[in-house]
Amino acid sequence: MKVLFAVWELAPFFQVGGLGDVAKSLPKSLHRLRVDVRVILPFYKALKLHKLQKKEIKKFTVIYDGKKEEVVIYQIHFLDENIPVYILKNEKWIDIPSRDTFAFYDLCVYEILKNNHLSWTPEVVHCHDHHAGLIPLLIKHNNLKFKTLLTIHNLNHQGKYSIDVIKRTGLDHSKCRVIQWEAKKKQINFLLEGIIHADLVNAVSPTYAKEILTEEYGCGLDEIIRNEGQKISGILNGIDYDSRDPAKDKNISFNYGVDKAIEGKKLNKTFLQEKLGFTISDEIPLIGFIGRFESKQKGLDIMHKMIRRVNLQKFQFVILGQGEVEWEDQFLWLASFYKKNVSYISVFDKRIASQIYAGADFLLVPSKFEPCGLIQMIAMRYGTLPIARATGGLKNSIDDKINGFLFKKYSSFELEKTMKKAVEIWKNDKKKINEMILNAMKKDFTWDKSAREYIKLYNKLVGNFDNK
Ligand code: NHF
Repeated sequence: MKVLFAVWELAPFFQVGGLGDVAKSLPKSLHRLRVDVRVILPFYKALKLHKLQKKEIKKFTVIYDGKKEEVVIYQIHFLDENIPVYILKNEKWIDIPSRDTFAFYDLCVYEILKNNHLSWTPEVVHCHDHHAGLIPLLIKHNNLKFKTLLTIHNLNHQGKYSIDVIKRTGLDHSKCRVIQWEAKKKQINFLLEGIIHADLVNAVSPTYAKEILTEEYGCGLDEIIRNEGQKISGILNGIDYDSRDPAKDKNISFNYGVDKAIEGKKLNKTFLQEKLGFTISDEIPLIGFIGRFESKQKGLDIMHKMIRRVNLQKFQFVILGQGEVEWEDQFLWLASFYKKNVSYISVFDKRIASQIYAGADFLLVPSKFEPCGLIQMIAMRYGTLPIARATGGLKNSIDDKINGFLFKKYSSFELEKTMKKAVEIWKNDKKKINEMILNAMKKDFTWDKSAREYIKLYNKLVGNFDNK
């Protein structure tokens, strides 16, 4: 089975969110399951190759905006696996991302497939999010034989651009199913085109795959997605067990596995309390939050309200995240008033993130919606119990009162009630909490499980592949 992954983030080279982690880990697992998977992404200036050698394998030209553009394909390899990664270089349209970058990138991928520039022909082109949304359209309308799978990582980011962008690709835009209201706005929606033209579509969790069919979660596309319903499914992401391992993580002060979890977490908690300038005590629950500051999604408003309302003497909160400036200011302000009980760290730092995963008692994930969410799985691997809203992948990965805590209604009161309940159990029933910690750590979030599900989808597209 040959699969080309078209994606715009790839950890550790270039990453904005969870997509970069998925693009790094899923190919590795597929590769281990004998899929010949290769990754193709734009070579932005921001892409950091560090010491990795790149090899030029081809130069070709595409016509964009009526002009010939030269594109260079370089090849690199993942450090630890022999997976080819192709990066596409063009100074004008790719170096610095603009509203044309994804159209240009998608056109390049299409040209590469059409002309076999890689001297390797995939059977499935696996497109991720709106950035690769035009690829299925280009393939279908030009009658290429490749099958396409589109993975929706976040429906809220749709990639809406002026219709001129489409014209610049040379594609006759009457061929795009630009929906009436879109045509009026003379706009193209990349994700929508991907959903309509891909042979199969999946969301990054089974619950999210159902949620996006509803008005509440459909981000304006629910009606169209319902029409395409028969080709939509959900596969829960995994996490990278090699790099997310409390027994090996170099960023934490005390390593521990399941056998030393309770003791190890205690030591890491003391370390974190000291580092944050909090009172060192095991009587006060230490509660973390790690995430992008994106108010539409991450539940910052209900978390902020809840923290302002509770008696802060009884809790310690550590919040790590950056993004929307107003929310950064709000939490900065809160932390500056309650230094002993609230700490806000606005610069994302992997080391501190690990120290929170290892040292906190609980992790808040109050998202309004969460396609999959990786932080709750990482936290669980480190024995930190998530307190999360029952939505998307949070609902699929957390079992209420078994390995975490879930609440349904999006409200600061529900969050507060659930958090207080969790803390009450934590204070009065250590046996139960310790059991939950072990349950969380033992839960299987390996990528192999998800990779097998992806192989089933590829099989649906191109027939049976034996990966045994
Ligand atoms: O886990 C990777 C990530 C998801 O919920 C996350 C999100 C973006 O919003 O699939 O993509």
